[in-house]
Amino acid sequence: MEKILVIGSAGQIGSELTIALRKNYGEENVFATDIKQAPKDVVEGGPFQILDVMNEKNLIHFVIRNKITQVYHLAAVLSGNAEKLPLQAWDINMRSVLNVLDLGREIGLKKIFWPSSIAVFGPTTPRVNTPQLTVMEPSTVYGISKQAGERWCEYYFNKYGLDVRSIRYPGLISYKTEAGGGTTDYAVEIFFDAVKNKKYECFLKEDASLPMMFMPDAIDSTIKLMEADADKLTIRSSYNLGGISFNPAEIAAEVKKHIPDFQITYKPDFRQKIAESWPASIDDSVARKDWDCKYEYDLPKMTKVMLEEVSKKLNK
Ligand code: AKB
Repeated sequence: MEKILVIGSAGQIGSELTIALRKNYGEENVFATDIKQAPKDVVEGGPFQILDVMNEKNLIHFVIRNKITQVYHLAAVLSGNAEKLPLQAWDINMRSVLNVLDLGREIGLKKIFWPSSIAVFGPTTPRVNTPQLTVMEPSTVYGISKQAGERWCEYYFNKYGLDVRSIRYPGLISYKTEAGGGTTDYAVEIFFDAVKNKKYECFLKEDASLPMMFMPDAIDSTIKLMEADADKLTIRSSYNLGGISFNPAEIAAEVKKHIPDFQITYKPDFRQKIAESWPASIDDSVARKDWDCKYEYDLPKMTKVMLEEVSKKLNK
């Protein structure tokens, strides 16, 4: 029986991945943890505990006590927040992934998932249809930590045979949790502000195109990668995942189809420079070949669902 630990189950990915994993593996077999209280459906839907992934001793005791076989480590400081506290963000992002990798080696975890990001690419990376293997000179603390994390994942696979798998997520859009300090989070905020106030002040320029994905597609892709036959996987750093590419003007136009008097204004801040250093679109042909990644939501379909669900969440 698989016993799965989700680290970061209060976060944007973790809160939804926990629910999906519980559906697949049984509620009592998916242990949700975070350093803060998780959403109600995570806390009440199966085992939940406050746990700090930076506390190596407590982490290993939890894993041994609960006979954990797989770990999804989703806790990290995202791009915007990491620029405000560079060394603390580096320490959290790196020490936490090394704690999990070395724990996996030491006790023989069956599988580990760790999220990388489009942030591993930098201003010298080809921006359109960015390849799986290319120039990577990230210029943000978050991107540097994700690039280093990818190198460590591949090291632990090659040196110890640890089955660690990873996806370079594009910007993720969801309605269950509020935005978490990322550069792509304008694409989450816009929906909440559109429903609340019919207007949004965007911190990126109108033409700042970025790769994005609706959370249900990201969750499906994550589980598909983790359940893929290990022999079929040719990438042990992290897989490109493309999704849908759009810019603030394009998503605003889609919102206006549902809320005709919605108004967007633009006031770029420090995150504009981060966005300009990232790809506009991603080539995920290797993920398609190795584990048949595919997604269901395009911009119109995602916008419709997001507005419906955010309206319900805000009782509008
Ligand atoms: C961020 O914007 O920092 C994240 C990411 C793209 O990894 N959402």
